Amino acid sequence: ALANEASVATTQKAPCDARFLADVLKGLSSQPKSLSPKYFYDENGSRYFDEICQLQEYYPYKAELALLPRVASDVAALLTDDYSVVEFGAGSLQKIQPFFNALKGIKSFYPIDISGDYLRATTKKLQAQYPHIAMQAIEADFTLPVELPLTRARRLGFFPGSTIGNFTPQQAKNFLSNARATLGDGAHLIIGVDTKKSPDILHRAYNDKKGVTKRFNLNVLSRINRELQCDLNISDFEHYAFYNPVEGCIEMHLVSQSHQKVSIAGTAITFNSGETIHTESSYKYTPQEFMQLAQSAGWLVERTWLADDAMFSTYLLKVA
Ligand code: AVJ
Repeated sequence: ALANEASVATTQKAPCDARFLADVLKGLSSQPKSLSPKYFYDENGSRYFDEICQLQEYYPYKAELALLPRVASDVAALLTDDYSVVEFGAGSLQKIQPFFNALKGIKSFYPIDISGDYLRATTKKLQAQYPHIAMQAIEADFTLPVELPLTRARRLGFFPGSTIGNFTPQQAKNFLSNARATLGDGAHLIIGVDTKKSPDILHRAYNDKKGVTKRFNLNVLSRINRELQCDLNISDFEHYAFYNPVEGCIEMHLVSQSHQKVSIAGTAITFNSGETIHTESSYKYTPQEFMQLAQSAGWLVERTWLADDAMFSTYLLKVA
């Protein structure tokens, strides 16, 4: 355990810009070029994502939000013990509130997010609304094992938004196994997962008419230019998002329309005309597929909730 804590300490403590630079150099030197979707969420990117959530074409946010009150009241009937809630990738802290209102046994709340300042501000606001729940913001990368404060209460994980869809199925299994270790024996996990559906509906959700998703996607290049003193010619990149029915995921790409060469911290990076940067995958699961994935990672599926027309799904998992 000590070794693990030490490793967590080092990986989690590297200054964000050093890790950002290393990840960007590695991703833009790989074949095909890629960037991690976690880097979408600088201040501008988080604002674009909030705009995406309000788009007519982008169903996941509204479908999940419509489901949560029903999930919260059903979970309140099932989970009648004391709980310490851990939210992975917490961000706006809006979706946890129906559970704070429905479950009487929630004693503490540990939201985990990579954007520390934003998380501390939102946690402070939430603490004022729920003074009886002890809250502590944890600035960390939840895709790595996270040290949590010790607690006597059982742990209840919360992982909404189908963010698990940003992992490949193998990475999702690893995350679920890590979450099982982080949350410990007797833990539960409430998780939101986008469902497989008509490719046309999926396509339109990532190619909105207003072009917000395009700006969200291109924004990661602006972040690279700004934070890494680089001069990528952003207007030469095209947003390209499509549903890959073999993989069962939306792929988002930024395709260079010209041959261009840039230097990032002294490393030369070349883009051939037509060359892509893969910026995100969003995997979609049928309930059967997700149950199989959860079971393969050591979880039992205790309950499943489906939104209207199976547009979205939420699961209550229990450590097997
Ligand atoms: C927040 C990762 C669930 O994959 O649908 C929205 C991010 N990307 N539009 C998703 C996103 C393009 C979103 N997740």
